[in-house]
Amino acid sequence: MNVNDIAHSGLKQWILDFAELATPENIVIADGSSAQYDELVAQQIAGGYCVPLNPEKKPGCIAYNSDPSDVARVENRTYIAAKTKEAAGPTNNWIDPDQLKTDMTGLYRGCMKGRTLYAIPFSMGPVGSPIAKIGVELTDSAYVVINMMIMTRVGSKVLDVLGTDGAFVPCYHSVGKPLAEGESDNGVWPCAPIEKKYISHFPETREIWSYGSGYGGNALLGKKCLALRIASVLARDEGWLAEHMLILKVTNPEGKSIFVTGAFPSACGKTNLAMLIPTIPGWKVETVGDDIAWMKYGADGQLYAINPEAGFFGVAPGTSTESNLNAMVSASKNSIFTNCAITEDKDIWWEGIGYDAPGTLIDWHGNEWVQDKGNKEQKTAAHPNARFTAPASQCPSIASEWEDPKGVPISAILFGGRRASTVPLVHQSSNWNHGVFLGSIVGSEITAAALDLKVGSIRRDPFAMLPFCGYNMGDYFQHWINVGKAAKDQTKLPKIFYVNWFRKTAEGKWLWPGFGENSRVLKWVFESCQGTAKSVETPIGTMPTLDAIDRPAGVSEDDMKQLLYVDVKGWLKEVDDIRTNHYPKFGDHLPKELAEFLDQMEAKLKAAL
Ligand code: OXD
Ligand code: MN
Repeated sequence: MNVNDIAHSGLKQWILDFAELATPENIVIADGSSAQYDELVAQQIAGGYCVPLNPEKKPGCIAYNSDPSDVARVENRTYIAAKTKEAAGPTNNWIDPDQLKTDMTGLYRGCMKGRTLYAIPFSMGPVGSPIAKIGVELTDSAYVVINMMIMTRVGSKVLDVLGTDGAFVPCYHSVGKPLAEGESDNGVWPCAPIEKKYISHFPETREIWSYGSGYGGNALLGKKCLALRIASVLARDEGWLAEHMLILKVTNPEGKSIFVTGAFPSACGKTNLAMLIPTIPGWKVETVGDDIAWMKYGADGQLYAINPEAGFFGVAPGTSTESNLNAMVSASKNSIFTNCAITEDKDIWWEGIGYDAPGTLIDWHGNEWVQDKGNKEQKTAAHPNARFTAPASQCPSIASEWEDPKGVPISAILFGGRRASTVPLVHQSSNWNHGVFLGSIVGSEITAAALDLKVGSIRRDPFAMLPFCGYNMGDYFQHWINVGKAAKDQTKLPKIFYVNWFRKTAEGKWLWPGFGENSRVLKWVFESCQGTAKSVETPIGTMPTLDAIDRPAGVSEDDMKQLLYVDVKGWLKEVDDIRTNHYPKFGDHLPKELAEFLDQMEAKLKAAL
């Protein structure tokens, strides 16, 4: 398909205008066909940009190594260029949009010299679904095209929905490395130095301009940029929720099902929870999505969620048949691996894959690597943020409803993070606004998914949206409160829970085994939604009684007491931290409901001392 075949004259002109600025050698339209996917993969292999994996062990799979500087999202180079700094809020980087556009237009001038401009029409959400949104990404990265073909719905079918004048979110992307006459990347991952990387969002005009990085979250613009940052703005204006949440289906032994969404900061095991295999007999968990949920009220007054994505961009290290069999099967064929290690027989390997590295590997830097288990200082073979890109349709636990254009009805919302102390295994909010409070105080230990933060320290990550909210986070809290108020029937609102799989003893021992055993907590959540759970009221909310959750092997009665203990002193410290360090950031954008709730909770905790 040629650019002149595009029936949408606005889209065609927009592509041609950008081509005039970026001066690519040629223009290719991503039609979404498997023939085009195969052709691009063959070109990438021939150019030495990726290697094909063993067709017996990993059929249809390829592996890339990125530039060592281009391995994660760059939060300090990510901008919400709203008209005012206040509209972007205290948690986002801001540059005046006119200034930013001037600077970036300078960078885009000639940026695709010697390269191909790919135009990727994509749909977030099932093509044609009333909840779906269409974007078009212009990129000079073939890696981006093939990843987008897995992660989103791409091509001619999207152009058909756009018709001659449909609306789309325009997205520019360039790796930021123009080629001189006759020059080639020679198989090396192209990107720009950090000070030239920009991941920019223009919320008022709903545009995304990305430059200088080829890494997933910075370059696959349908995911974090459109489906979260821009969609959060659309959701605010249109009365729905665009959230950094997994969606799962839980079915009890009697065959009754509920759907649950869950927000956890990056690398807290969201993908593992979405694909969990229950350890409790008769219970079933199925997957609708592992990263993003868009929730809207249906005509029946219930909140319905869709997964706008079509694939998983999962963190590889730590994923094994033990920790997440469904993810391993999802990524066993037709998948793309980034920054993993390669074995001699061309299979992938990473730390935590469940078996020792066989023989001499090629590590993510492209060097030979032999595992030395005695050497704690040994550099890892895979980057800690190495990824697999796998089609969701290949997931053995995918729910039959996962592409239902009307979405799935949500009964419960979970929040959680990595907290070694204070926060119990699970507690339930007493109402919607209390749930908004719980979302607003989510905190977690820092992991490797974000390049520019200190690993190991704790940061508040409200709703797990800190890096993804496209406007003032105080206003976003208010939006959540407003969505609750807008419910036609308050009893149909999802119940809200806070879970913490990461509690440790004072000696640093894990108190809860996690993974499949988390199904025991999902069972209590399920029963709470049915009104049959055994529970007690506490100053922090509703909690399971000590015997409400069956203990897994290795968890003693004493461990369970610690897991379900209300640490009044710890929570009072938490209240203090929220009041002095967290909430003041939002100034008068902080909803009064949240400040009031904090006072009430403090009074309850003090009374319990
Ligand atoms: C992700 C993230 O990649 O949240 O999903 O960082
Ligand atoms: Mn995520």
